[in-house]
Amino acid sequence: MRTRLWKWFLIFAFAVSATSYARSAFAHGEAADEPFLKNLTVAFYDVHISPTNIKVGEPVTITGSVKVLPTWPFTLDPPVTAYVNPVVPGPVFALRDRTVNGVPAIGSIAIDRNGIYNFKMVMLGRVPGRWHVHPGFAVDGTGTLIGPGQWVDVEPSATPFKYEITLLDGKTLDLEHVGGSGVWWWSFAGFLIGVVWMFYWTVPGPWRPDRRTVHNLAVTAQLPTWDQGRDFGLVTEGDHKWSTFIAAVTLAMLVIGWLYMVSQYPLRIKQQTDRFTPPQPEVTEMGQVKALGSVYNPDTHTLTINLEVKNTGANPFTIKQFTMGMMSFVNGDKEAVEKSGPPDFVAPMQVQGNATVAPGQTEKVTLKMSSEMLDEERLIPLNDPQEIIAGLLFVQDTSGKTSSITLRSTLQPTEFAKKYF
Ligand SMILES: [Cu+2]
Repeated sequence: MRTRLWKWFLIFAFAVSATSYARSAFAHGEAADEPFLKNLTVAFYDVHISPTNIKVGEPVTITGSVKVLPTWPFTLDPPVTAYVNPVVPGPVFALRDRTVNGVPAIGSIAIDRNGIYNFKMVMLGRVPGRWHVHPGFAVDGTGTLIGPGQWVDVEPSATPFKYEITLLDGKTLDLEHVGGSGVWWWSFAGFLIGVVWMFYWTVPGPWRPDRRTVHNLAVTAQLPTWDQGRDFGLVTEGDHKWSTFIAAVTLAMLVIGWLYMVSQYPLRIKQQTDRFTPPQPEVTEMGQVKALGSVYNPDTHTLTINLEVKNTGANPFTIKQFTMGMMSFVNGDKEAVEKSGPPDFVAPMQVQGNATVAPGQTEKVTLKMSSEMLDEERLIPLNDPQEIIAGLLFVQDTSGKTSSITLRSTLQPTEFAKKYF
C-alpha cells in the first residue's frame, strides 16, 4: 500500500514539475519576489534590449534606467551597494562592456535612495538558444531586483565563440580558452588528495585491515575529544605517519603551484576592485503628487489610481507614463507605448480628467491601467501585510523636458473587498 502511495506521489510531483517547466519556457513569470520587493524598492524605465536575434559572438545591448525609490521598505537593509547586471539563464552570454551614468562600471556601485542609474551593458552571444534577457539591479542585503525583459535568439555561427582581450604588454588572449585545462587538472589533483585522505580514514584495506575510526563508533563515542585512543588501536603510529605524508604532499603541491606561477607569469598585478558613486544626472522638479487611494480588480487585471497632481514648474506639463517595478503604462498612441520598453512589459494608460496641468494649478486625475502582467509578475499586493504600491509618475512639459515624481498609494484589492464586506 505504502509503495503504491509513493508511486502516485512521484507521478504527481513529476507532472507538477513538468507543467511548471513548460510554463516558464513560454511566459516571463519572474514571480518569485513579493510585490513589495518589486514596486516599493526601485522602478525600471526606458529599457531597451536589441537586437533580439543574433549569431554566436555578436553583441546584444541593454540600455535603460533604474531609480531607487524613497519608498524603499523599512523591512529591508538600506540600499547602499548595488551591482547592475544582465539576468540570463547561466553563462549563455559574456559581458563585454558596462557603464552606469556614463562611467565604466567594472564592479559594484554605491547607491542611495532617490538615485538614478542609467545603465548600458553590451554582451556577446555565447551559447546558441532562445534566452530570457532582463536587466538586474542586485542590491547588497536585498537580492537582485529584475527589470523588464525580452527573449533573445542566439543562432549558431560558423566561427567558434571567442572573447579576445589585449594585455598591457600588447599580447592578445582569448578568455574563452585561456588557462582552462590548468584550472581543471589542478582542481582534480586537489580532489584526488582529498579522496585519498577520505579513503585512508574510512575504508579498511591492506594498509589498515582493522580500520576502527568509523567502524567502531561505540569506542569512538566514549572517548573524550583530546584522546586519540591509541590503547584501543583507534589512531596508531602508522596513521600519524601517513597523515603527515598526505599533508606534506598537499604543501608540496602548493609550493609547486607558486613556483610555477612565478616562473610562468613574472608580470602580475593584484586583482582590481573599482567601487564608486556614479555621478547623478541633472533632474528637473516639475510637480508634486498626492495619492488619493487606488483599487485593483483582479478579474479584469485593472489598476485604478486616484491622485492630485500639482504643477510647480514654469511650463504646462502632461502626464505621460506610470512605471511600477518592471511595468510601464503609457498615455499615448500605440507607437508611443511600443517604444517605451520591451513589448511584454508596456501597456497603455488611460488618464481620466485633465492630463495637462498649467503652472501653479492642481488637477484631480484618475489613472486606469490593465495588463495580465500585473498578476503574472505578481506586482500587486493582494494579500500582504502592506497593501501599498509605489511607482514613478512621468510628466513632460511643453519644452520637452521630462520629470519623474514618486507616487505612493494605499491599495484596495477588490478580491479581498468582495470576500469580506
Ligand atoms: Cu523574462
